[in-house]
Amino acid sequence: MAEITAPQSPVTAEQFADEIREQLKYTQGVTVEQAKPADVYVATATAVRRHLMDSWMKTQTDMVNGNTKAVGYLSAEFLMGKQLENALLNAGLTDQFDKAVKALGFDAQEVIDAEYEPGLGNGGLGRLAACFIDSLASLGVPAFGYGIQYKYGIFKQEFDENGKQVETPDYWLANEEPWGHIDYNRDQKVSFGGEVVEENGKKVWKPAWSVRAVPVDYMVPGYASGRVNTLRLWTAKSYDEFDLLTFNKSEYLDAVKPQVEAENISKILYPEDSTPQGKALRLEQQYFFVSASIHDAIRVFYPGQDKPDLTTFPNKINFQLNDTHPVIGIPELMRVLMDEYDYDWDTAWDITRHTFNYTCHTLLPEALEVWPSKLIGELLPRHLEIIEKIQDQFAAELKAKGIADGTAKDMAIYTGDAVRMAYLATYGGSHVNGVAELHSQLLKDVTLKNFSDAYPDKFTNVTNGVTPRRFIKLANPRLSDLITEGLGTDKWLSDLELLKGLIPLADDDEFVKKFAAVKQANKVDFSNFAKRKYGFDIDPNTMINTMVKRLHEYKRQALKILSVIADYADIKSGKVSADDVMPRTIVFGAKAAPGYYLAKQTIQLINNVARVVNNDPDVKGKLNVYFPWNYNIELAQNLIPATDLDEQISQAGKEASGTGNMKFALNGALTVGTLDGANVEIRERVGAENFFLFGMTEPEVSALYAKGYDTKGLSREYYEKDPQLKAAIDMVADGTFSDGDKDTYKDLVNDWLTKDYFMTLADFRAYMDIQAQIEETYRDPMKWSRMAVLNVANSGYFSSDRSIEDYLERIWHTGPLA
Ligand code: H2P
Repeated sequence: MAEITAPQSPVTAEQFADEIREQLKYTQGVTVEQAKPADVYVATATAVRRHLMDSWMKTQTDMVNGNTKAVGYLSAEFLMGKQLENALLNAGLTDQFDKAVKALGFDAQEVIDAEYEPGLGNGGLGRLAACFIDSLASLGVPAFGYGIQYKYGIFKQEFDENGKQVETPDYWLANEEPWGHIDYNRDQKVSFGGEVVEENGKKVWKPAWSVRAVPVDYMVPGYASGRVNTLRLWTAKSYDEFDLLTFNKSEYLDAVKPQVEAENISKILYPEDSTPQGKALRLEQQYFFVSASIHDAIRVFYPGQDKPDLTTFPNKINFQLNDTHPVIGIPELMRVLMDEYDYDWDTAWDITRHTFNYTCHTLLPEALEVWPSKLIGELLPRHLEIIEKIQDQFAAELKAKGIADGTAKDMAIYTGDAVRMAYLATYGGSHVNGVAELHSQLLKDVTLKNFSDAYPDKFTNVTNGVTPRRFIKLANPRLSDLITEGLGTDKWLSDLELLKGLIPLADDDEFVKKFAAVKQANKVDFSNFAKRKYGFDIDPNTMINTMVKRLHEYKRQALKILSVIADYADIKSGKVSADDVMPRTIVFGAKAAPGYYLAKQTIQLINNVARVVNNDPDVKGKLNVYFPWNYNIELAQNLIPATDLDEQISQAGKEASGTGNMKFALNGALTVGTLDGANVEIRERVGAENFFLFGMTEPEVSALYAKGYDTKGLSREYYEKDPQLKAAIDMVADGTFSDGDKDTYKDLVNDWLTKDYFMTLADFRAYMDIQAQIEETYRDPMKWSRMAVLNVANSGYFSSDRSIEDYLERIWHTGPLA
């Protein structure tokens, strides 16, 4: 029998059923007989929150009264996924729940399915934040996640009859949401606009308007730690409900205008399109949540003190700036310290510098936010003054370091016209980290090179990770059980490196067969799920080959779809006999930012390739393409455990890390990938022989740019030289996937043949070659499964618990509550 250390709750299933019944009656006012699964879901959620309440309150008290520095994770996105199962797991109530709902006459899955998934993030960045707060709580480290409770999360994606993406609003709060607790008594005032005047030799900001930031608290229960932290998401409310005078004149719409405008601030999550938005509302959002959070932390850590000693602030909490979105927090803390608490500049700077650290998540220069000074000046005039002064101090510091004037100019935080938020964060915080080794190295060598030369000690790396609770235990219960059986303990759930104990089992045929059976059963489950949710007929006896992630040219969904088209073309032309093709099901999941034209064309192309291929009797059962719409965490949790082959094929030097790659490896998928982001480290750990590597390396990519690949139209040479590539592109151009219309994809095709910035064509041949090797390997099921076992066994490093331990050691210098 395996040793089980998972948290156990003191209540029995019968008692838990009573608690649910009580919530149904006293909170929702329905009898068990009247209740729908959605009622039972809300009742269960409320009951679980009650179970967590004591631990939550104790964690908060211990945090404020103790000497352990807390972490404030400032993030514009937290992509949490559904909460119920995770909360049950961490409260030790999973078994009780299953039995209790059954006793009440409900199906556990239906109750779980009744939860509406909140989509408060675009992709990896927001999901990483969710994994990190899970790990902080599981390690017992006191922490706040601070963000925005957007009324509308990431848009809901649908496809129209032409296969085009259609975005519809995701009004998730229209559904009952039992997890967030709105706390009107702990609100904060956030102000904007106006002017700065001098009064008695002091700068005084006279803002023009203010909004009320109201916290909505979500419990973040740790796994087996007894600790429950807080995710505090701010929602914007108006101070003036409406203007009675206007109202009485019957101008109703005008009367509610201030309210509508104030509430707009937390209305919608901006879609990531990696181009500067230049939108005032986005800056308002950023300032809104950061200002509220800073004031909140002062309130929490210095309770009831009018004149707190804020020189101790960096010992109470460190703020992690998750990308550039919260960087306005640096001048804000300076302002608060000087204008609200009377500290002088130097003291304020010392506190600020020791409070903030910055994580960069990109290598695309256009994804580093740059705000026009004019906009900052209009919205936050006092902050612009402070930023100018920071720039002066910075310039003087660079001069003292002997940095050449030209270099110092390149490094300017404030250029006169604009404010570069990444530079402000790098200068204003203690540490800067990238999210995988290669990424951190490229930040030092390229993106932030001057800064790394001037401040080498600031730079460090923390490779990303994912939580094994959600992404193995909850997503893949069969594999979890097998791992526990293989290791003789379930301790791996809080110490993922224990997976190494599975290495010898890769040579144990019995174990490998059980492992293969788990994968097969997961594929059957996924096929049923896809039928139920999307009406797809996925054959679980084919290889499941998955590519799921935000749609972006650098991630190269285009490379994957071109390879599918090339395979299709080969069969159609008779070059390859359908009988020789290894049956494969390719599954895509991706949303494109609404304004990102080429990304949206790619989506349309994938959908139409799916339509044509899936309906062509010549390839039936051999090549199948599915594109379930609205990719989200729920779909990820169902698809990842069923995947045989995962695609991580970004252009080398563009993907900062990736975290999907980790989830797949941990669930026993093999990866086909480039030497990019965390792929490099995954390959190192799982072994080069257990990873399908292809494509150019980052230096090769740089060399090809230097030759003028994108400027001189060199991609065309690859097209001319490679008949398979040519056939595939010609098929896109000739209307095969657009009912004969040759214009549908002309911009996409034109881009491939004249620019192809992300070098899809240049990597095509290598990609086709590795696919041939993949097929050969897959034809030997024992070999494939053995490789997959070794992927799981060697991926324990990619737990977000390990990432957090690295942050604790390298950046935050704190640890668990005593
Ligand atoms: C981003 C990066 C990923 C990285 C993730 C978390 C912005 O996510 O591009 O490489 O793993 O942050 O650090 P995404 O592309 O999924 O939106």
